[in-house]
Amino acid sequence: MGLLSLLQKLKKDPDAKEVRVLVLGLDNSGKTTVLKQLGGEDVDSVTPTQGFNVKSLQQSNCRLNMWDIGGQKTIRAYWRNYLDRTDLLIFVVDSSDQIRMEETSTELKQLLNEEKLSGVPLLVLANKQDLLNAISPEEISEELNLANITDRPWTIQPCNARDGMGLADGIAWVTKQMNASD
Ligand SMILES: Nc1nc2c(ncn2[C@@H]2O[C@H](COP(=O)(O)OP(=O)(O)OP(=O)(O)O)[C@@H](O)[C@H]2O)c(=O)[nH]1
Ligand SMILES: [Mg+2]
Repeated sequence: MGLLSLLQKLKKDPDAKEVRVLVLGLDNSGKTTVLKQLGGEDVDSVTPTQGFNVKSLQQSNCRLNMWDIGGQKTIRAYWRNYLDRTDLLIFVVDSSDQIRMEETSTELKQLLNEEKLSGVPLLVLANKQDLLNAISPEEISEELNLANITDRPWTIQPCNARDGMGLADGIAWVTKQMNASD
């Protein structure tokens, strides 16, 4: 989307509620592809994120300002610089990356222990469901011990960021949480 059309789109709803969404997850999980797909951009041209991307998504009465931070190990140390004033956390998982599920679980656990993210609703995107070796959302829930999360609303949504499957349902959950917190 060009700058002009973006500005026009924002102008349509000046009363939209501003929501800060943090999009985290291991490198290669598909965070940037999710943002591009939601923004209607070409998903074939993604490259690993060295810093961060921000995209605004107008969604009924909310403007979701989505912060996608690079997930490479060396960059993960900087995640905590972005935690302030977060309204919702999206944690993207590569469902086919079974070798790194334990690492994924550790990173999520650390995030959920962050004071600045206390009580912040969590959407886990079980991405890359199109791949043959992808494990199910139920298996991912188990690997990440999601059932133990009792201090915030959470859900897990299967998706395929390359064709968009499941993303609309994920975003609908996000806006529902934001309206519930009014
Ligand atoms: N098959 C498949 N590939 C996907 C999917 N989502 C993303 N990919 C691919 O996975 C690779 C990594 O995607 P990115 O969006 O760059 O991942 P990222 O999480 O932003 O990675 P970092 O920026 O390094 O943290 C790319 O080659 C994408 O095309 C999906 O749902 N299915
Ligand atoms: Mg990226």
